[in-house]
Amino acid sequence: MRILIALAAALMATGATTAQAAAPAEAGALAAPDINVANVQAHLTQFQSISDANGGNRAHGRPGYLASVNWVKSKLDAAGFVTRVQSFSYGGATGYNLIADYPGGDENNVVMLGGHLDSVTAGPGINDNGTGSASILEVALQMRATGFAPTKHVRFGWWGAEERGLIGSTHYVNSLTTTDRSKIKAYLNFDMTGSPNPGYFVYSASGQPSGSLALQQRLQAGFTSLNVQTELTSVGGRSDHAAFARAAIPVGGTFTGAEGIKTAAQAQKWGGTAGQAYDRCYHRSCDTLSNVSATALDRNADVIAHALWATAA
Ligand code: DPN
Ligand code: ZN
Repeated sequence: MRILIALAAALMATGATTAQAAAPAEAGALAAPDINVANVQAHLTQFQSISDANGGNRAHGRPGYLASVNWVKSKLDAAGFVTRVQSFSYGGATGYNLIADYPGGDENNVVMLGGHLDSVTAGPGINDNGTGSASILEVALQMRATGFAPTKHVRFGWWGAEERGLIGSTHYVNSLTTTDRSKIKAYLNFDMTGSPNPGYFVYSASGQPSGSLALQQRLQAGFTSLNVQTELTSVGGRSDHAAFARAAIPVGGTFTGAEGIKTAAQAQKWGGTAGQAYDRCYHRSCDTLSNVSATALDRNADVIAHALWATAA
């Protein structure tokens, strides 16, 4: 049933008539959907409400974190994902990772997408990292909605306690057997994809496990198709991809900038304000719903879908 839907979608996407019906082999290569930014923004509104109802943050060990996990899980469960909450303990509190598997695909060939779901205690963490969390959630929901039937198996992870030192993602990677770890062929990380004075950064594959270059290039190609120029950035150990890279899993990701200052040259090519931080509310109480560039959020969500469709097909 899903293959039929995918074929129909491929026909519509290419404008092919029935006389030029796509061969089944082409079905997996169909174009990724254009992600509706309004849906991603609606998820951000939920994270803001969860924060508001739980003392103003969604931090590790605080009630707003578990409420965030439960809300994302409910959306995925309703869409037919197989979800699991993995708990761990850190700093005297229980932390949680949410893992969601999209049914189907080759389980020996796993593509993972992830982002951290926790905020710092100072604020609601809407750009950091409601944006990455909401975007991969919407991409996951669109996999189901479009009947995407990838050859590879697709798994998503929302990590706990990233802000405390990549605790959740490291716990997840360490919990896998060597065999299960070797089945993960790619990990794509999305942390801060809607900075209000955005840059368009793609994680550099330089210094990352072999296989990362293809991921970097796929993400770059996504931005190129949107006519957006990018720069490579070395995010080092600053987000959850590092836990996967340490296990020699190819990694990639996108980032719109944190405390760094936008240069004049960057303002020229991307717009925004030179001499100002990409995100002036980084790790502050003002990282609220109004601290998000809808344009950056939209472009990154489309690039995430593009990269997933190309990597998993
Ligand atoms: N997650 C933030 C941090 O660990 O500081 C911000 C960040 C995300 C920094 C991605 C670099 C890359
Ligand atoms: Zn972050």
